[in-house]
Amino acid sequence: MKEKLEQIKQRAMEEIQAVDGMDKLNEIRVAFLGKKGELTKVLKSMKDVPPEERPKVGQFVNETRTIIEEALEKEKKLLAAKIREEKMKREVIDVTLPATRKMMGHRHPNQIALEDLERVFVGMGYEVVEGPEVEYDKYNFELLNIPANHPAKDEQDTFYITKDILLRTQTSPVQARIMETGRMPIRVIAPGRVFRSDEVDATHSPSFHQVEGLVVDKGITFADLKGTLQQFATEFFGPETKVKFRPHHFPFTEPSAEVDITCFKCGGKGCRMCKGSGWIEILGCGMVHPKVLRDCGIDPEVYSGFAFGIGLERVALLKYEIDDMRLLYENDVRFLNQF
Ligand code: 2U9
Repeated sequence: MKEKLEQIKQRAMEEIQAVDGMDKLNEIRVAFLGKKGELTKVLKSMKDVPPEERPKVGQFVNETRTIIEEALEKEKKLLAAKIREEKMKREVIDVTLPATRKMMGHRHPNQIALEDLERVFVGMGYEVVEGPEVEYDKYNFELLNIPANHPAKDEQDTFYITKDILLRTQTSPVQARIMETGRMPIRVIAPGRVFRSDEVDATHSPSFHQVEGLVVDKGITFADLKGTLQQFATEFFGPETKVKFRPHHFPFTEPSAEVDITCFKCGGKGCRMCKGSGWIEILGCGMVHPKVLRDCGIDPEVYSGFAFGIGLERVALLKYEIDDMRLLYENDVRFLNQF
């Protein structure tokens, strides 16, 4: 029995010496010390040993086990150190190498234009409000004096979810909803996505953005509208910018006007930007139609107001001298990186 144990110890030591990895070391542990291992087999055959010799043999088995365990432990530590050393060599970092450049995102030109616009109006005391893109016909058309069969409904043809629910064609329904609450005075801008059944070209898209403004209070006049938009033009396009109001028609405002600004590129002399005229059309505006006020629950005998609408993409295209609206939607980083 003693020789057998000696042999087992010898073999275990040889195998431990020759290991090349943790898996192998574990295999050796199982083969010699495991439930079905060599030493356990010896213990099981103790019944064949004469009783008086059993304590001695038992002691020898235990000693052999301790020796093998210690050898396994020692080898495990050596192996771990070796593995760690190899890993350190493999993963050496050259701190002098140039860092990998991370792509940094930034605001879209539309967003830059929007934030610039918002800054101007917030500076004048306006609140920024938002509303649903899917709207009722009532808020998008009816309350804005565009009843069924009105020709403006053709110009603003949109995508219908049902007969009465549609994708909004303007952000005006946001203001109609605010008027309905009856909280006065109102001084808001409503930016957001709007939809129209338009073909895509350099100046049209079925989905674009507007920033509309609405002021309602006692004693609001066209002079307030003119002053406000002159202030906006000065702050947004530069201190020399002049504004010109041309009579126009919108169903929701009366009187209505389209507003031109002096060309910020040539200062009004005439250039490619303003197509030689010296003026650039920038927005539409007017005094809120008394019928719109009344339908939204506001007494037009007591209150009056003005409204304006700005096409965000139009402003972004002008400001950054982009000649095709489609570039704003294609998300080509070679284009976007320029802003
Ligand atoms: C309410 C009452 C009146 C909003 C207005 C315009 C004039 C206008 C266009 C600009 C370019 C639309 O994006 S565009 O095609 N808008 O010219 N919008 S007045 O008038 C309102 C709004 C809300 C309750």
